[in-house]
Amino acid sequence: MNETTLPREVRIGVIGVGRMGADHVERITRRIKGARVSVVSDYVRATAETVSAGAPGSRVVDTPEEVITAEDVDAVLIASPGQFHREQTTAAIAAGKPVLCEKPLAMTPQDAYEVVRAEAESGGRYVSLGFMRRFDAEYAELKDALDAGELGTPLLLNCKHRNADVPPHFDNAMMVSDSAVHEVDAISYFLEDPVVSVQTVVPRSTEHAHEGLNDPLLFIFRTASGTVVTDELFVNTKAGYEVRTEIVGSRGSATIGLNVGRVTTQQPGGSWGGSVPLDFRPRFLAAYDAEVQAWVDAVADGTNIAARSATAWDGYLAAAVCAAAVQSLSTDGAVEVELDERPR
Ligand code: ISE
Repeated sequence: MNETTLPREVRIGVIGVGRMGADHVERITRRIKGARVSVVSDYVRATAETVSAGAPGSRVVDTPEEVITAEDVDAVLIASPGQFHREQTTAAIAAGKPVLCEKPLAMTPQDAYEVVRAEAESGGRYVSLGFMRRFDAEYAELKDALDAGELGTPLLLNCKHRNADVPPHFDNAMMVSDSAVHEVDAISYFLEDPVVSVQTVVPRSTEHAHEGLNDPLLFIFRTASGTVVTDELFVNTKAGYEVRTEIVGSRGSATIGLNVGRVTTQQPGGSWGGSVPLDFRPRFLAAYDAEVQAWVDAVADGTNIAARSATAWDGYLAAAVCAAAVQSLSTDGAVEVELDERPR
């Protein structure tokens, strides 16, 4: 997009308006500057019509292809189920339209790599991936402290990811691909150091875990430089949504996610009087807003991908690490992560 074709207002086509997609339509309509929703589609047409009714000036079409190729769509937001992401993202690249795709980029590392390759071959930059935590203010603060050397060398990254509950179809593999994938991307974001192996530790399960689900699970990742990352996943706490991240560095430790801002400690101790939201939407509302606003701004200025955003390559890294993590669910010891070369 050059100066002469810059839209005054970015017209966004949204594919999939279930929970997440409907949230995005609402945020674009009410809070995002410089954009509006122009076209909407959903597998269930009635859902698309209800959501479109809340976005003045938008219209409903039947298929994702119609959204992507619509004349009145400058950029595409994909919030359909994960198994459609590869095809829809690739179609947006082929149409030359910037796309913000909710995670995951694809269901397998091979498919994610195809998207990376399609974008590389197009010669353009189109794909932003919706890892919204990168736009969270506490995440940014922790990242800045680490990059400024305040914590010294990162030795350990300790993550906790707890949900009040999950739907009945949630299985151990989804603990990885739907939930732990956020910490997998957090490793890329904070440490910029590739994960080389992952191991799963299975504690006894809560009585609230449904048949076939081991809950909680503990994942242990190791990066190329030797930082170890622990990730506790507990998705049936019946309490609320807790995402905590602690970096233990050679010169200090800092924790975020306590609802009191960043807590930096050199010694044990201290007290906490925060509260716990019910699910991820209130916790990361501001991060989602910041993510979508940064994307719209990047589309409007022709750079297409915001500086802080996860890219298709980050989506591929996450898919490769998650594949190893899924394999580690049924393997004793650590599983190595296999990575292809990044296309030029
Ligand atoms: C969900 O899909 C999300 O992306 C949430 O951030 C995560 O906390 C939850 O576990 C996932 O199921």
